[in-house]
Amino acid sequence: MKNIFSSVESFKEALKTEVSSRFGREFEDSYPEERYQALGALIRDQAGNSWKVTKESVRDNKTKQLYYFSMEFLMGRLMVNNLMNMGIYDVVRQGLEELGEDIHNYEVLEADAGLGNGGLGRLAACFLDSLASLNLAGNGNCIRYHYGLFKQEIVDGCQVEKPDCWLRLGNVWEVWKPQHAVQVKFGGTLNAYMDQFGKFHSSYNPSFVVRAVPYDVPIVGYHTPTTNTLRLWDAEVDEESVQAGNLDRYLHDVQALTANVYPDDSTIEGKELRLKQEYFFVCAGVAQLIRNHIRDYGDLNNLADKVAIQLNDTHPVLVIPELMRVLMDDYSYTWDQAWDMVTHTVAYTNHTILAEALERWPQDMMRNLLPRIYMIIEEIERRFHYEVQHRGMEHLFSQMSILAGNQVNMANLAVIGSHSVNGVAKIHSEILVNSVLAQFAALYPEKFNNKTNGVTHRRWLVYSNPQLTDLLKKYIGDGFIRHPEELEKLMDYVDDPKLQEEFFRVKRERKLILADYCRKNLGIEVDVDTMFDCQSKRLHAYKRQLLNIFHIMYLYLRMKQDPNFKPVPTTYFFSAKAAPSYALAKEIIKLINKVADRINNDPAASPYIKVVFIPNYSVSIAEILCNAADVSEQISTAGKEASGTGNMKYMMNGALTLGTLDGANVEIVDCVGYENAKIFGLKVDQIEAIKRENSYDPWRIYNSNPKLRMVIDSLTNTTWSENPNEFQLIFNDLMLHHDEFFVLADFDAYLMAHADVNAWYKDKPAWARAMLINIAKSGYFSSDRTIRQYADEIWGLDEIKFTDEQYKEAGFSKELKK
Ligand code: 26V
Repeated sequence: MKNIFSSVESFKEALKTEVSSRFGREFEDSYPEERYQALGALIRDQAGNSWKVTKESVRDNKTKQLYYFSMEFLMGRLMVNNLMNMGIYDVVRQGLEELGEDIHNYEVLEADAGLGNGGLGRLAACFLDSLASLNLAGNGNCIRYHYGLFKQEIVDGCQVEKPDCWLRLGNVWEVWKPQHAVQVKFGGTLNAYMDQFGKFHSSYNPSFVVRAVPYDVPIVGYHTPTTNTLRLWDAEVDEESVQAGNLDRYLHDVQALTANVYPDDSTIEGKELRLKQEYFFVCAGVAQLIRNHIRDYGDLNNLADKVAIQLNDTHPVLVIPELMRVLMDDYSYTWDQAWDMVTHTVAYTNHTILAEALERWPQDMMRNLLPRIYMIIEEIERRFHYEVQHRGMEHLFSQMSILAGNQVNMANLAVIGSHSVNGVAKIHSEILVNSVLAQFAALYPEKFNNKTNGVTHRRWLVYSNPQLTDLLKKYIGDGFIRHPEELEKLMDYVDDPKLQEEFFRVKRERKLILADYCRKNLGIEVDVDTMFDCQSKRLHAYKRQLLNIFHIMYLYLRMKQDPNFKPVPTTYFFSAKAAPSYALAKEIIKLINKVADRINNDPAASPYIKVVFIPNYSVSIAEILCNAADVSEQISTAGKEASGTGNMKYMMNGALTLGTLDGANVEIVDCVGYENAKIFGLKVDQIEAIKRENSYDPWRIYNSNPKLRMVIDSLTNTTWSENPNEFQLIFNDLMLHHDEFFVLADFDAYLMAHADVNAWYKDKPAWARAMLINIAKSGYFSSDRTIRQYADEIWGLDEIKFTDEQYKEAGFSKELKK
C-alpha cells in the first residue's frame, strides 16, 4: 500500500490530484472548502488502511470487543487530532505551506461535532480516543443527529438558541454504509401465544417502521494502527412500510427521529420522540453486533465472552430488553439462557444522582410504543420480585422495582440487568452505594464499583497546548504522551526558577491567544497580565455560577463604597449554555452579562475586575479557554456534581482548583495535596446534617451578613438593571424557595477562599510551584487510566495485536510505537 503521507512531495501531489479529480479544478483555482474536503478525504482514506487491518486482526484473533452505547458523543473537531495521532501532522503542515496555504485555515473550516450536551457526551469522546490509543477494540454507537446541540448567541444579555448545522459542508470523516441498514419497528399490535412445548411465539404488526442506516467514523489511536469505529445511525424511509394515505406524516416522523440532540440535561421530560430515539439506536446497534458476532463465530453461544456492552447512563438501557428479545424471539434461547448472556455482557455507568434527571417513562407510552419490549420488562420485574422475596428482602422491593406509579424506572432496570454498576468519581460512587442505590448495594454488593473519570490528555494538553507540551518535553521527554503517569517526573523541577519563568511565559502565550479570540469575536479587550479565573460548564443551579457572580458583585459594590479597596486585577471568564426551557438558568446568564456590562464599562473598576461571558461553550472554545486559566472554579454544592471533567482539563494545564469537596475535586486534592488547591465550603456530611435537622435558614444568613445582604439587595434595587424585577426568579429561588443549593451558606467561605487565592497569586514562586505540581499530578486524570481500569475490571478486554505485515499495510513504521 502506498502511503501518500510518507513524504511532503507525495502528499502535495496527492492533494492536487484529489482536488482536480473530485472537483474538476486545478488546486490554485479551487475553493477553500473544496481543498478542505479533499484533504479530509485523503486523511480518512489513509485511516482506512489501518481500519482494515484492525478489523482483520480483531476477527482473526477473536479479540473481545466493547460496544459503548451512548446517546451522545461530543467529538469536537477531528482534523488536528487525527493528523497528530497518525503522526502525519508535520508532513501535512509543511506540504500545505509549500502550496502557499496555512493549515490553521483548514482546521477552522471543520465544524465541531457537537452531538451532546456536556460532560457525559465529552466523556464518551475521550473514551474513544483512549480505547484506540491503548489498542483496545471499542466501538461507539450513537445517532447521526442532523443538528448538534443548539448554538448559543447572547442578545441583550440573554441566551438565544440557533440551530447548529454542523453537516453544512458534509462530514469528511464519515463513511455511509447503506448495505448495513436495519429495520427498527415501533407501535402497533402484538399477538402472543405459548405453544404446546411452552415456547413463546408472537406476531408483531408495527405501526411505524424505519430503516436505520449507519455512517461510520474512523477513530484513530495515537501512533498505532488501531482504528476503531464510531457508528452513527441515521433514519431513512422504509419504502415497504408506508401506510396508505399517510406519506407526509410518515416522512415527517422519519426525519424527526434524527433531527436534534435533546438539549435538556437537567430534567427528564417524558417526550415520546426521545424514547423513540433511544430505542432507535439501541435496536440498530444490537442488530449490528449480533450480525457481526454470527458472522465471526457462527452462533451466539459465546457472546458474553467476546462482547462487552457499556451503557453510558440509562439512555441506552433498552439494550437489556432488546437483547433479550433478539436472543429469545429470533435465536430461540430460553429466558434463563438469554438472561445469563445479557447480564454477563451488559454494564451500566451512572452519571447523576439528581432525582429530576433520573430517567422514568410513563408505562402507557412505553407499552404503546414498544409492546414486546414492555412485555419483557414486565417479566424482568416479575422474576426480580420473586428473587427479592426469596432472599427475604421484600421490604426493600418497593425502592428497587422497575414498574411503579405508572412509570418505568430506567435506573432500576439498568442495575438489575447489568453485572457492573459504576459511579464516575469516588464520592459519587459512595453516594450511590450509601443512598441512591443502597437497597441494590445490599442485594448485589459485587456489582458496585467506581471508575473515576478522565480526559484524553492528548487533545486537552498535547494538541491544544503545544506551547506547554514543548516545555514539558524539554524537561521530562515525550514519554508522557503515551504514559501520562510520567508527568510526575516534573516534580523534580517544580522549584526550578528557570522552569517557573518559562512556564509563566507559556501561560502568557495561552492568555494572548484567548485574549485575541475575545477581541476578534466579542470586541472585548482583555489584559493578559491579570489573573484569569474561569468557570465553564453547563448552567445549572447546583453548579452555582451564581456564587461566582455574587463574589464579583460583592467586589464591585465594595469598590464603590470604599475607593481605597483595590482587588487583585482579575479577568473572570464564564462560558455556559442553559437548557432552553430552564428559566432560572437563563436568568443567571442574564445576570452575568448585565454585571459584566456594568463593570467593564466603569473605568474606575475595569482595570481591576473584568467579566467576560464567552458565548457558545463547545469543545473548540474549551480548547482555548482551559489552558489559559490560572484559577479553575469547581464550586458545585457538595454531593451534587458526579465527577466533573472540566476540572481535569484545567488542572492538566496548570490551573489551581478553587472548589468544594465534590465529584473528582476530591481526588484532585488527594493527588496534589490541600496545599496545592483551594478547597472551601460545606461538605457532604454537613449538608446532610443540615437537611436532617431542617435547620437551614437563608434569611438568618442574609440578616447576619452585611456583605451578602448588599449583594442580594442589589438584585432588586436597580444596580444592575433598570427593571427591579429583572432578577426576581433568582431572588425568589434563594430567599423564598429555600436556596436548595446552599449558595448563601457557602458565600462567606467562598469570599475567604478567594482572598487566600489572591494572596497566594502575589507570591510568584509559590504560585508557579503549585501550578507545576498540578500538571505533574494530572496523569491520573488521563482517560487512558480510566479506560485501563474499565478494560481490566469490567470488560475483560485484551490488546489488539498486529503482525509486521499489518503494520506495513497500515502505513506505520515501528518507530512510532513508542
Ligand atoms: C440527561 C438527559 C435527560 C434526558 C434528556 C437529555 C439528557 C441528556 C443528558 C443527560 C445527562 C445528565 C448526566 C450528566 O451529564 N452527568 C455528568 O456526567 C459527567 C461525566 O461522567 C460528569 O463529569 C458530571 O459531573 C455529570 O454531571
